[in-house]
Amino acid sequence: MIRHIVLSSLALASPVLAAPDGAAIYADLCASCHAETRLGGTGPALIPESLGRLQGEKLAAVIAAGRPATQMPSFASTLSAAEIAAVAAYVSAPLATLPVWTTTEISATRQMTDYQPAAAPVFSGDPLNITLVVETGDHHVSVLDGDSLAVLDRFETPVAVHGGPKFSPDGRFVFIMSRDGWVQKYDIWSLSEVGRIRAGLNSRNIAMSADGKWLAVANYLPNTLTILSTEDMTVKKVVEITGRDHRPSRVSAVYQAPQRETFVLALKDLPEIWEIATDEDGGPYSEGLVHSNENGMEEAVGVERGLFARRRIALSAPLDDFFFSPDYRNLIGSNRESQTGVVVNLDVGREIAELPLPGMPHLGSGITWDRNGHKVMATPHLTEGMLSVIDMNDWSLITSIPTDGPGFFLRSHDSTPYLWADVFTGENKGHIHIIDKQSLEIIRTLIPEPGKTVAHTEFTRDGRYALVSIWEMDGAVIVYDAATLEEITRLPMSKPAGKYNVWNKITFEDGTSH
Ligand code: DHE
Repeated sequence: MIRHIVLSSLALASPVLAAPDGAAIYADLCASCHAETRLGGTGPALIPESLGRLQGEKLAAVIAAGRPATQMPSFASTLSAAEIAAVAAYVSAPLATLPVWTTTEISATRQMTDYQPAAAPVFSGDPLNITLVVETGDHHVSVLDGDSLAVLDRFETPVAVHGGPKFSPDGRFVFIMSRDGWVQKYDIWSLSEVGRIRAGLNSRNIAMSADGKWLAVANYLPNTLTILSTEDMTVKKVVEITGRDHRPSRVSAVYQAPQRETFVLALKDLPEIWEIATDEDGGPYSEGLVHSNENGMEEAVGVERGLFARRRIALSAPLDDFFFSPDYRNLIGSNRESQTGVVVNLDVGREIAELPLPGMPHLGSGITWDRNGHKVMATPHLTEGMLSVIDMNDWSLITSIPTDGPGFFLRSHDSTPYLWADVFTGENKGHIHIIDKQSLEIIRTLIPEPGKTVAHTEFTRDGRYALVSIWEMDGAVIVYDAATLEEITRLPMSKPAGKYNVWNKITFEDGTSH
C-alpha cells in the first residue's frame, strides 16, 4: 500500500517523468530487513562503510537479482531500472550523523544461549584436528572432522562473516565476526553456540589476547576498538581511536602479538601504529616508549601502564595491511595505494627498512617458511599475477613469482615442501599453483573446476590433506592428498570461503596467515 502511494504520488506530481525517490522506496521495501536507520537488522547495514566496493552497477545488480540462498529477494520485476538506481544511490550516500555505538548500545545487543557446556567433546574425533569451513552462501559454518572428513555440525552465523575465526588457546571455543560487527561464540566440544553481541556497526576483524581472556574487535564504524571478555562476552572497554593530532581513524585490522602480550592495531587514516597491552602489568613494551617525531628524531612519550595501556608508534604514512615476523619483533606493513612496504621494529618503535611491493600486496595473507637457513615470507598481490618472496633477514626481495592472475590467499604446512597459491580474479580464476618452497618454481597448476572461483587452502593438523574451496553457491570443499596432489573427495558446501584448522591456528603454524 505504502509503495503504491509513493509511486503514484510521484506520477501525479509531474506529467514529465520525475526522478524516483530512493529514500521512499527504501522505507517501503528495504527498511523492514535493513532497518530505517540503514544500520542493519536481519539484513546487513546499507551504508557506504559497509557496502565497500559494492557500488553503482554492481549494487544495482544485487538489488535487481537478489542474493541466492539468502532472504534478499529480487526486485527486478517490482522496480524499474531507474528506481533501482535511485535506491542504490540512496544507500550509497553517507548518513547525516554518525550513529552512537558505545558500551550501552553494544551491551544491549548481547544474547547468550542457555546451552549446557559438555564436560568432554561430544564427538569421538580429535578436537584439535577440527577444521571450520565458513560457508558464506547461506551463512553457516561446517564443523569438519579432519580425520574422518565427516561434518559434525553445521551452525548458522551472522550474515557476511569476514576474516579468520579466532580460537581460544586450548582450541575449545571459537569466535566468529561478521562485517556488520556481530561476534559469535561457539563451543566446539559441545557443538553449540554460546552467544553473540554486536561489537561494532562495520567491523574488520577480531584478535584474541595471548592469555585467551580478551577479544578485540577492529571497527571502521564507529572509529573504535571494542574489547570483549571472552568468558561471558560482556564489553570490557571501547577504545576511541584518535591520533596525536586528535583526528579520528578507522581500524583496518587488529592482530594478536603473543610474545609481546599485546594487540597491534593497523590504523587506516593515521600515520600511527597502536599497541595495546593485554596483561595486567601493562606488558613489557609499555614502558620507556619512544617514537620518531616529525623530524625523524626519537623522543620519549608518556608511559602508560596496566591492562589495555596504549603505545603509539609514529609512522611516515598510514599502513593498512600488516604481516609479522614469527617472533613478532618486526612488522611488515603496506599502504594499499603505495608501491612500497615498510618494516617497523616494534622493540624500538620505528621504521627500519623499506621494501618494493607494487601491485597491492595482501600482506594479511602472507606466510613464512625456512629456505637456505633464512626465514622467508611470501605475499600475493591483489591487482597483478605476482607473488613477492622476501628474505626476512635483510628485507630484500628474493624474487617475484609470476602467476596466472591476481591471488588472494597462500597456505602451506610444516610437513609439505609446497605452498598453495590461488588465482582469485581474472580470466584464469580458479587456478591453484603448487609452488616448491625451496626452488620457488611452480611445479603444478591445478584447475579443478574451469571457470569457477577456486580459492583458499587449509591443511589438516598433520598436513596430510589440503582442503580447497570451490567458492560458488553450489560449491564444495575439495580434499587433496597433500603429498600426491591427487583429489580424494569433494564435500558439497554453500559458497565455502575460508577454512581454519584448530591445531594450525592455535600453534601459529608457519604456513598459515595469522
Ligand atoms: Fe579479507 C582476511 C582485509 C576483501 C575474504 N581480510 C582478511 C584480513 C584482513 C582482510 C585485514 C585478516 C584478518 C583476520 O583474519 O584476522 N579483505 C580485506 C580487505 O581490505 C579487502 C581487500 C577489502 C574489503 O572489502 O574489506 C578484503 N576478503 C575480502 C573479500 O572480498 C573476500 C575474498 C570475501 C569476503 O568474504 O569478504 C575476503 N579475508 C577473507 C578471508 C579471510 C580474510 C576468507 C581469512 C583468511 C585466512 O585464511 O585467515
